[in-house]
Amino acid sequence: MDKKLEKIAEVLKKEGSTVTFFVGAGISTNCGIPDFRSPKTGLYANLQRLNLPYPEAVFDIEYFKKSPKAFYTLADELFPGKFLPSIFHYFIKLCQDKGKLRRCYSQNIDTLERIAGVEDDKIVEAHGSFANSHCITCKAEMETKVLRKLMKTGIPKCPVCKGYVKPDIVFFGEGLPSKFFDLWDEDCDTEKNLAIVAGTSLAVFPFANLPHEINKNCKRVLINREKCGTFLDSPRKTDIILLEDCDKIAEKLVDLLGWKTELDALIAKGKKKMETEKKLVEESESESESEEEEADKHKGVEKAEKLSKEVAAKVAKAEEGSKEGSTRGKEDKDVVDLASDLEKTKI
Ligand code: CNA
Repeated sequence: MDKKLEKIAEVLKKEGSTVTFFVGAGISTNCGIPDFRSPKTGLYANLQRLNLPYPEAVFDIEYFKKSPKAFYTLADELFPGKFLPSIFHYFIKLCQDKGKLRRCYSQNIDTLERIAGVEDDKIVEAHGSFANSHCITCKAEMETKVLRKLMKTGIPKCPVCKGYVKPDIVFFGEGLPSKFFDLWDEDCDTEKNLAIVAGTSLAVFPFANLPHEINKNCKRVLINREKCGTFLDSPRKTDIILLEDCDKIAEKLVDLLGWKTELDALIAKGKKKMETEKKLVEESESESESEEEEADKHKGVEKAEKLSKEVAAKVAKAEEGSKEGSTRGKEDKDVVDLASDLEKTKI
């Protein structure tokens, strides 16, 4: 194990060398987000409660068009903002800071690479993310914070055409973003490159093909709990396989590279930023709640004023009637009803 890690550190230290990452749900499991396929803890093992015809239906565009509720139940649990990046995410960010990051191809939709500080031009979110949302019918864009707010009261619908709105996550049956294909044309032939594949079962195509297609002079590394994909089917003599927790490996590599102080600073900064953001969200939510309460109060006051005017008018009319000596049973009852309505609107 130590020899393998030293070899990786050696390549990373070399002048002009770069690293391309190919990552999946396994790099976010330590953040508290379950992956798809891990037995017992994976999402697919825990989807019975959503009554799906088959587990993948939760990310199937045809199923979503008929029944978006299952996706939104899951989306509520996975929505960005609740989770902090893992040590592995920060390791990618440190590679960027050291001028070593060629690209990070990610299958994840949790945006944790961005939250860790990896820049947009260095990330390829092959399966999209929660960063933007669109109506699936008229394609109108919806801001993430609006989507999040609508999710609290039901299935988000387009204000323009009332179609369902979906985050720009690539579902089964949808095409991958053009950025994926454009950048892969540039990246696949990079020499002097390290390819680190981490936290993925390499089961979803075309993503799973990337580590297979990468330049033959590139050293491939698999950091995963199990051997998978091209590392099983088409192994290369120079492959390095580390079947371990990806954060543990990242921590050891960071030590070997002498980046520990920077890693600790990134983790501390990330925690602080999240706490501040949480506070701001809570404050703005409680502000908008009190604005809604205030608006309800105003409505109540207007209703009470209208009713009291109606009561006064009826009372005046009834008094006039009794002066005339006639019985106005219905009108008297109206006065009682209005008075009781007025009582109910007290705020
Ligand atoms: P997967 O098929 O669930 O595979 C995950 C792999 O990671 C498995 O081989 C695990 O053994 C391994 N693993 C889990 N935890 C660790 C760990 N701590 N250290 C090392 N290895 C670990 O997930 P894939 O990413 O391969 O599948 C592609 C799907 C998953 C994409 O379409 C994603 O959209 C989707 N997904 C994303 C997220 C997310 O954004 N965090 C969560 C769940 C699913």
